[in-house]
Amino acid sequence: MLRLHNSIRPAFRSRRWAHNIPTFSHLNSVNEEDIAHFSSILAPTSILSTLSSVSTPADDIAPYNVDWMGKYHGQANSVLRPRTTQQVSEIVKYCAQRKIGIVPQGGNTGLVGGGISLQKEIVLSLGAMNNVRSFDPVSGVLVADAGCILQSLSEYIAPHNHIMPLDLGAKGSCQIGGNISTNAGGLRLLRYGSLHGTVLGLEVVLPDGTILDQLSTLRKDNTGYDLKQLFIGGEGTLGIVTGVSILTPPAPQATNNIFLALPRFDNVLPLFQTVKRQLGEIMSAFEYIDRTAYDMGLQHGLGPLLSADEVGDSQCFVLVETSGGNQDHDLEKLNNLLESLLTADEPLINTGVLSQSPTQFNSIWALREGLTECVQKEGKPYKYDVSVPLADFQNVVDAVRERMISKGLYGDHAISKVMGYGHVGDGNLHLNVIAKHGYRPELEAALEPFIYEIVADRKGSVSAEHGIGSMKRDALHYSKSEVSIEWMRKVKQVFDPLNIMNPGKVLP
Ligand code: FAD
Ligand code: 2HG
Ligand code: ZN
Repeated sequence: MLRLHNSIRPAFRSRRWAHNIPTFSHLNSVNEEDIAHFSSILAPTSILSTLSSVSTPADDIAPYNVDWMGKYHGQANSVLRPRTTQQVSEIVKYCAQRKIGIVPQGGNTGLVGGGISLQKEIVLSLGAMNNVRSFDPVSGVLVADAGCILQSLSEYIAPHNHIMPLDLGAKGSCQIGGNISTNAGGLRLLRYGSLHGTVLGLEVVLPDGTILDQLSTLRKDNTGYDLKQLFIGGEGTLGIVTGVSILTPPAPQATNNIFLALPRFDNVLPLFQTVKRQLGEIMSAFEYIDRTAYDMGLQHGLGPLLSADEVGDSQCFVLVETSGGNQDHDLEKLNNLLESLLTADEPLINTGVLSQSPTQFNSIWALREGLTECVQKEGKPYKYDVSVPLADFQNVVDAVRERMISKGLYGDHAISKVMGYGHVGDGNLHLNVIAKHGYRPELEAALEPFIYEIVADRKGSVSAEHGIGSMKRDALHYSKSEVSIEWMRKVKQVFDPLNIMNPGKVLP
């Protein structure tokens, strides 16, 4: 039975909610002398600046000053694109002396405004550091520059029958250094775990320019504190990741997927239990899409995977992927699963489709992976990437929609859609609230801290996988205690006493 939405109104009330705008009076702007110094470190083509000695056209700098959603707009007048770790180190050393703020930037696909300058910081783009340093097909250990694009790394190791332990819709643009700095989750986390487990070592340029070389390729190394963990999800606030050593798993011999239409959200949890029980070790993904998101996907040309008749009034959808060692065995398990689901006395699904070819396999995934781009075509999204108990997924979405209705903000004049999709298997809901005509303060005020309070009530996380960036700095306390935040501040102080490394991000 769907619980009443009233039950999800937040009891948690915070008096501390405010969007504080950080001030950077301790930092200096980049000037012509600085550019002259950077010219002694970098080739002229590696420096972009609107200052007169370089005079880069504004259009060439613009992409570094706006995030993927078009929500965060930066002020940087200069962008540096080093090619080596040594160059990064020299740049950072100089910035520390001159007190110039630095924003590390990877593929700029982040969804919380972490890679965009807030005031006058310089952008240090890692894109030109894009070489694979080594790959060992026996151990599966890949060592690469931080600026390597995730998809290029997948393509590099594919002929050796290995895959990257993470995969996400932004794979064609995001960089492995950005993935590590956000501790990106994505579509394979259920199977291969988080980057805290698969990253074996890092090379990091610290905020004083020192190169911390921990590029270990060892699977086991218990020699004291594991410093690299601080940079995984550090969002560029503690140092610049320049090199990565990561354990890549062997490519599965057989992969299959099914797409299921469910009568009601209440069916998702029992379905998850049934699928886990029946598929066991071969289940590698369990993803969720609500009806609003599915219909939106269809409108933008994704699918259709099922006919309108088959879908009927299904309220939501689930994508299950298997990755195993034997195609016949895995298909038999999947067919048995589908049959038992369809013939159950009280079926948990209305219908389902099992991919029959690599093309169908890809189009099932395309529907799930393409949602973020479709959302972008619908308007401007407010994105809430939260961890909440699975049972609350749809209640949270419904509660937010009802709130917008009650405030007269629901409809084509304001919020045109509220939808949920995400990684059910990881307890991670992507709540997307679409502002049809763009971001407006009154819309944000209706959504925040309302949503964060709901999440805190459920002892969830205000950021499951995208990070804190500048979007959720002031919401950090909804998921972290005062003591935790105080110790995070102490860690920041130890690494970056001058507060030059991605200032104004993560910590309130
Ligand atoms: P950027 O956006 O450039 O930077 C992100 C943060 O990391 C910033 O704070 C930046 O300062 C810092 N940073 C970047 N590189 C470095 C470095 N070398 N050293 C230190 N700091 C650095 N995220 C998920 O977790 N799961 C998903 O499934 C997922 N799917 C997505 C799908 C789409 C279509 C899009 C647009 C985004 C998606 N994301 C997802 C969010 C985003 O792709 C990830 O956060 C990704 O890891 C960011 O990588 P990037 O190279 O683009 O980093
Ligand atoms: C995903 O899982 C990404 O598709 C993006 O994390 C989530 O669009 C979003 O909100
Ligand atoms: Zn996600």
